[in-house]
Amino acid sequence: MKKFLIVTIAFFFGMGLFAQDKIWFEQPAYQWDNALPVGNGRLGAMVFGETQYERVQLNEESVWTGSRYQFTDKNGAYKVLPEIRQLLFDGEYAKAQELCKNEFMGQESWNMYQTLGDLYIETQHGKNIANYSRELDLNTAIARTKYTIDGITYTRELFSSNPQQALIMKISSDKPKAINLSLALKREKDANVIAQGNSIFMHGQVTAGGADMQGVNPGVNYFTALRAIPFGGEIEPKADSLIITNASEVLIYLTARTDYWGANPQTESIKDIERIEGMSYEQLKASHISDYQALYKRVNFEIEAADLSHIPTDKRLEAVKGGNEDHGLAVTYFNFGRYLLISSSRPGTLAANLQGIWADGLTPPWSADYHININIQMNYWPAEVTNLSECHLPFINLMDSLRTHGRETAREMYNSRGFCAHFTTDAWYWTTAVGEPEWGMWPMGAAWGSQHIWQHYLFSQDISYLRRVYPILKEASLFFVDYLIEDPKTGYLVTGPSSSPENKFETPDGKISNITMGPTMDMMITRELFDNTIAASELLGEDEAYRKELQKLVPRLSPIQIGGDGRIMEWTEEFKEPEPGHRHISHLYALHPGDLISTTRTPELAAAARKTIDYRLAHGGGHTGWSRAWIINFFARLGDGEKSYENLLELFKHSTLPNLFDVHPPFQIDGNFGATAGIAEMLLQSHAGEIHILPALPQAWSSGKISGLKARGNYEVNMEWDNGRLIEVVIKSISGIPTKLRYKEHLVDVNISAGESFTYRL
Ligand code: FUC
Repeated sequence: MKKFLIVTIAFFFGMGLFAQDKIWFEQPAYQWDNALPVGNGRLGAMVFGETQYERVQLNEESVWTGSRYQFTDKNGAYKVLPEIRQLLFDGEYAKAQELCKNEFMGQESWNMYQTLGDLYIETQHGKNIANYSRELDLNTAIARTKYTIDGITYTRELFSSNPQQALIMKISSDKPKAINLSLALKREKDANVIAQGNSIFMHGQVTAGGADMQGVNPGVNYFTALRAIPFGGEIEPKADSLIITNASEVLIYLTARTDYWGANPQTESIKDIERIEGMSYEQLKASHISDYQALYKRVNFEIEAADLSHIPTDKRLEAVKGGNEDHGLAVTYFNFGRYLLISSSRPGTLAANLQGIWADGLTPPWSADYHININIQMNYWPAEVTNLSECHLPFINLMDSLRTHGRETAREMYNSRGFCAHFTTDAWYWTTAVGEPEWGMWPMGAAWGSQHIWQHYLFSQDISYLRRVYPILKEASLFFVDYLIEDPKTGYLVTGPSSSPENKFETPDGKISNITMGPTMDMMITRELFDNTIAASELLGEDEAYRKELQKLVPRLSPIQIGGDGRIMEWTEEFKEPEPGHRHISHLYALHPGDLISTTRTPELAAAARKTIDYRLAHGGGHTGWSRAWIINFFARLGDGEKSYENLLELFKHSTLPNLFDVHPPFQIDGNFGATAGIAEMLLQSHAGEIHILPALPQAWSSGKISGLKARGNYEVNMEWDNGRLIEVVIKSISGIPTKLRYKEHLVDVNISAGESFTYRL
């Protein structure tokens, strides 16, 4: 029936290229993770769209428990390092793991990213609601709720303005003096609320939530200010609420600051409010839209699809889950991914965490922290290729900020220079190995993160940036100069004790273990970090002696190996795998996001990589949203558009909420970003020394166009294709670097100066 409906609608509305930039519903969100997110990189909200008791859940990115440098590594841990390594070389995995846990790893203690609180808007609009709609307009970054009751239509618009650093809301009606409501700010805990004049203030110092969280340290002081301006009608404070009667329109400004950056949150948030006053709503909205569109409009993606914009997003997703075709949904998902990055990561803000900036309650899943054994890196995969280079900078700052504590960790745990970080960190930049060895004993977080430092350069060609960040690359690599050790069996240099993120293996004596020397992913990351540091030092003409030292180490690094069954080996030995469909596919790092494996340069390894993915998938792999998103990228790198698309559909079917948020489960934003990058990767690749057009185009997208994607070497690429064949590609060179252009079997040289465009037509 549903299929019939969609086919019929497609027939009536025809096929064509349509903007796919609305997410909309015919009902409010009944749970938090179905609400609609807005954000300016720092200040966010989840809009439920209720009519009678509207909840706007609020976030400010620095609302964290804990404080700077409270985490300590185990003093002198490095003294047991040789013993652990020897045990591992001797195959005594269980003993080594125990020693790691008891005498090597640091003290466990968690901090939480928390909600800022909620804005409630109460009306008498409980029954007889007609013409209800709730939407997120990705083109303008505005959330809108609209409904009619007793012949009067009410509209609420909300956006998070970057220029004004405020949430701005307008409530209007199509008849004068019809708006009656009350406004309240609430927080489950740690909140002092007062209403005064036309304002409400809420402030406090955040502490841990939940009985089991008593040991967690208190965190930042925050201050939230709300000001309501009714046009016509009355406003009056009552206890901690504002009561508005008979207004024709109401404007609401909400600002919030914490003392995370050292400033006084009260002074700052009041200043933010005062800066807005005197501006009309139309001015505020126009400045928000132009700020947002300066980023969002750089890319335009359209594929030939049926115009299903009349069907609410949740119903479209349901239809896709039921096996129906909806090619436009992928475009909306892609647009939403870019929207989310712009909304959660702007220059000068903290990096987007596991939930971007959107988290409810006091104890969000995994503390909504910065897991750096894939998740936060994945958040930034779409940044460069989808032309949001400046949104990448908060992640690069995160890497930089890890250095202070990371040096201590390098020294105390590994007696090494440089810096390192383990599997996760938070707003206080801790780097210690904590928790179970299964996830905690992995010192590669900063090294993986350093890949982004180099990629930002490759895309932007900004040499002064490279000069600024070179010390981070150098320090990240310097750690490995001291830390690597020769494997007595093979003679190669290896990392360890370490894990293949969160995976386990069966030891020859039948025990389950996690820790080895030189897991494959570690070695891929190390090799890449050395290569990137060498390339950067060459470009900058700096540090020749150090470069030479690294160049000598590279050939000694333990290489990628193919196992007896033709798959890439995850560890240096072929262990039995207790969980063959494991969600991390770490040993394919070199296929994506790395580039040491490619179909053109290392076809044998590429074939082994494909076997590795097939094996994981055959055993239930890809079951978390982010894992599925990674697989889309792997297949794109292998040039298999149909498989990429199949996995995108799987992501829609099993790991996508009605508002298009990715689910682990629960909601985790990495899958949104990973799949957005995957879609871009299907259309354009530039990791193998050439710009590859439509490397993995699926049949479902056989006609379409995209403009504004970026390629390494600082190119902007526009292209159009029809019936699965490229029609035209225009490459604009911003930096004038020579390159090659590949489309299927065609390979042409591109030698144009900065500012010039090269057009290639078939
Ligand atoms: C990684 C993953 C988990 C989860 C967590 C936040 O450690 O292994 O699946 O995504 O991060």
